[in-house]
Amino acid sequence: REHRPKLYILDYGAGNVRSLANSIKKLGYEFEWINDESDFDRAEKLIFPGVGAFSQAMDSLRSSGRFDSLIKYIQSGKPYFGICIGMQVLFASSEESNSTKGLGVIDYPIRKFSTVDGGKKKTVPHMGWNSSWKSWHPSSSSTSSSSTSSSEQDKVMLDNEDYYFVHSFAALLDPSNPTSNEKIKDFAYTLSRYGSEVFVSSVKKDNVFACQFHPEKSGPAGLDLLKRWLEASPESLSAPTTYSRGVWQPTNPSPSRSSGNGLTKRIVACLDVRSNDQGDLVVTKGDQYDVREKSTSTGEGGVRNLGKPVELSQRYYLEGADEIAFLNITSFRSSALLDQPMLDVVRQAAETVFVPLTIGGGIKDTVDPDGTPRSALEVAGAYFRSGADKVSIGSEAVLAVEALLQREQRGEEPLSGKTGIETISKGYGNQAVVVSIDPKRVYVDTSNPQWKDEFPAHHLESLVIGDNATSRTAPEERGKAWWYQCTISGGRDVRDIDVVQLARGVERLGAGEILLNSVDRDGSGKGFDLDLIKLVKDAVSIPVVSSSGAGSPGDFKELFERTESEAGLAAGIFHRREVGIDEVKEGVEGVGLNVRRCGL
Ligand code: 1PR
Repeated sequence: REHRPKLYILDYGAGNVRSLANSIKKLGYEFEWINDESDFDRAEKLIFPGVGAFSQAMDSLRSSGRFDSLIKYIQSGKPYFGICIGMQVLFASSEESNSTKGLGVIDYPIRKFSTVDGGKKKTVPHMGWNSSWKSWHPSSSSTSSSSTSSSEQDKVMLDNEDYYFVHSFAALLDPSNPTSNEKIKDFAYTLSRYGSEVFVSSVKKDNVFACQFHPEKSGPAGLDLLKRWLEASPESLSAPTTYSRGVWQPTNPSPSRSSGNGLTKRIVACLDVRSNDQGDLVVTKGDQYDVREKSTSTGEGGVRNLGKPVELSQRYYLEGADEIAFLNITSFRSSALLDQPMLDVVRQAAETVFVPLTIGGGIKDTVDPDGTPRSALEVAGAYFRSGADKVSIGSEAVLAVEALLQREQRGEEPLSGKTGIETISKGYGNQAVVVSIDPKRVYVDTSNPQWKDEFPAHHLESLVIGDNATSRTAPEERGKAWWYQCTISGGRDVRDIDVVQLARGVERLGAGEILLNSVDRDGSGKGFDLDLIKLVKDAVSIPVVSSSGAGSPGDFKELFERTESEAGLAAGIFHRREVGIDEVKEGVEGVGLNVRRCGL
């Protein structure tokens, strides 16, 4: 059998490295984890995947004594492949933590994306699928150059592929200071654009290759990239980069990608999972959160069963879903950590699904039946280790924001640092924390002439006047007014907090994304609640995944044309095979927006 170079992965314990491990296994390769310093000597190829915070990665490299070994490894000329934070650590510094120095292999700073672009708010983190282009265009002067130089360059990455990014900091080019860009030109392999900012999406020089995106989460395109690096011999990967570089190309040459902010609109498939009356975990789907069959004369109907969670997630991956969400809606959970079936679902799904996985339901401080307390951070950690990329927090987020507002009212420090949102985002990065909101419309009696005076002032920001509404307002809604009240426990209990207060509060606590449901529209097929989505989008700077009510591909077109939402999520229409993910994407593409075509 051919000699396979010994592959090692450096894990500093920060996040979900299981997906990378799964994708390497799927490609038929074996690897070892770096356990001690001598492993750096044994390694013939090294991958350093990373998520989370720059300072945490660097601190852990220093405290574990691996800083020097890693530098030595890179200097030895053996192939290095960095992913996300594994790319950023190569740089001199990061604005994320000014006091922390990077490895300094690349003498250039990592900076934060701007949250304002052309006078408009820009969502940070940069989360989703974006394309990249080669930073150097083969020079047109030498006729044969395009074949020689580009084939050399094309060994690792292909053009016009979409990859999955999630980060708030990047190696940004500085248009106001072109000379500073000279320092990065030697390393920049591909560039990508987020709004008006251009950043380095991968670097390649001699033995060093690293990408800002996550190949292990980038579907077939990402697996293909990993495969090419794994297949290549260490000698070819380490060969000095000698090709003639041609012309520096700081703007995207692809006309199809000149519109929008660079990101594709994401289409998310959602699986509400719970145990049925026989105790098996099934994918279910409710109408306005009621997941039981209509009751029969013999009593309450059973839990609707639309399939098996792992099988369905695989189907959606193959059909081109950009992301998959599992929500564990089982009403009575003793402890999520003991909820092994759900952890198994995540583990099994992550073996074959190579797009981001979000897991929600029961992410909170709990106590095991034997009295052992478990923090939300521990519960989340168990899901990340099983293969989840993000956890979604529902009820607990409402309670956390209520407490934050109360502390603020009392003039105390609003952030306790103790909530699940805070501890998980600190430990795993904001991008790993989604807050799932379940709001309900509350109608106001506008026939009462005093209604505006009587309306609670603290909910005014979530008030919608039907005549100004943006949804396909049903005629009966004209002349009406309503506000959006938050609920907990799967829509069963209402709280005195509205959707704008909640969205702003969770952003302050450190949530990286909002999953915005609507109890009224759930399962209705009436289309997304655009009024609700606009309110929340305007209130925050983090991405918003819009959910509930999709009935046709046209609903997604409308969502993306009329709101700034980054992603559209549906459940029922996909489960019942009424609409294909490809049909949805075709529709969105038809109105001139970018979508990921996954080519499976
Ligand atoms: O409160 O942290 O334990 O989280 C519970 C999670 O479970 C929350 O995210 C909450 O939204 C969800 N959940 C709880 N009960 C239900 C239920 O249906 N009885 N499902 C539930 C929420 C809404 C979406 C659904 C979309 C799209 N379901 O997940 O997939 O509405 O559906 P559609 O396209 O068919 O309209 P915690």
